[in-house]
Amino acid sequence: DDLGLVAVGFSGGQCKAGVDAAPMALIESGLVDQLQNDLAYKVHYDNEVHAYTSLLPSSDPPHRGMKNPRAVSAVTQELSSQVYAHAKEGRFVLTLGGDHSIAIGTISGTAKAIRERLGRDMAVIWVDAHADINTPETSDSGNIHGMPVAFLTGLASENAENAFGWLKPEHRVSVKKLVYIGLRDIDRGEKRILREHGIKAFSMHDIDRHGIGKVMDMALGHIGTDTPIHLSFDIDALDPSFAPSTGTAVRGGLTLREGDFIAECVHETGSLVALDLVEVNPSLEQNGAAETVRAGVSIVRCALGDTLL
Ligand code: DIR
Ligand code: MN
Ligand code: MN
Ligand code: MN
Repeated sequence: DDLGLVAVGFSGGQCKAGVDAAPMALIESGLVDQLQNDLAYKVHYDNEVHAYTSLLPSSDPPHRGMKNPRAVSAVTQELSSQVYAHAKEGRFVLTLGGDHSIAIGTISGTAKAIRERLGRDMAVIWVDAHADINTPETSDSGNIHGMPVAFLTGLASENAENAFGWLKPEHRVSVKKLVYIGLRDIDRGEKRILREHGIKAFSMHDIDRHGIGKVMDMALGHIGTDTPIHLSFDIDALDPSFAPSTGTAVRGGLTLREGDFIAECVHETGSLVALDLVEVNPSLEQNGAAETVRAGVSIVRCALGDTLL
């Protein structure tokens, strides 16, 4: 199978440096080699961790409370075309972030390509401690990594081309085809949005009550068979005891096996078209950086078809 790999060294969707170093750390730990030699993918990779420096504006004051709006908009617009180009060729698209704002680029790119290639609307499975569905107005932090789902679903929008006005209907996904897993730290405005739009969400409470097996049955049942799926995996979905090196760690998360199991189940559908792995920050909790990177590699391997036996 053909796989397009995009390495995104971008951290402007939040305020902590270091998340831009994750793609290199993941690749240096042998990820590409494993995809090619253990899992037999034909990997299309330009051998570059993109920092998009030429796209970054010299001045980028807040807009509607958003921090670095022009930078995040320009970077995600370019990333959207890169992901689209791979997906248009029928390749599975693996994007290594970077902070979660980059999902504005990845999901918009696959959604457009899948519409053109298959005439289908894509589903999104968002695995995260957070819902990342703040609008600029509900956000307390102004960090755009807390807003990607709002822009991708059209709950937030903007006409200005340099503040996500480039996002068009063909880039968007429906709130009905969105499923969350692992939530445990949701802002007040986000809770209202989830409730008002009836968005399917499995919190840590649901995982405690039903177990991860039943939760995956329900999550995939909501999406239905034969619907292309984009999996966006924030490493902070895992408990900090397994993945401490991330910008906004929240206790009470998924075990390493639960994270891998989610990825394995999504792979087993045969409908996975793209994966993002985001928010690994090797410069935070340096004692745990290596295990956080290993956890990320493991999630990717499982989503791409690695099996225990
Ligand atoms: C918070 C944190 N809800 C915000 N979001 C994070 O800034 O909007 N997302 N950390 O991953
Ligand atoms: Mn996130
Ligand atoms: Mn998160
Ligand atoms: Mn397989």
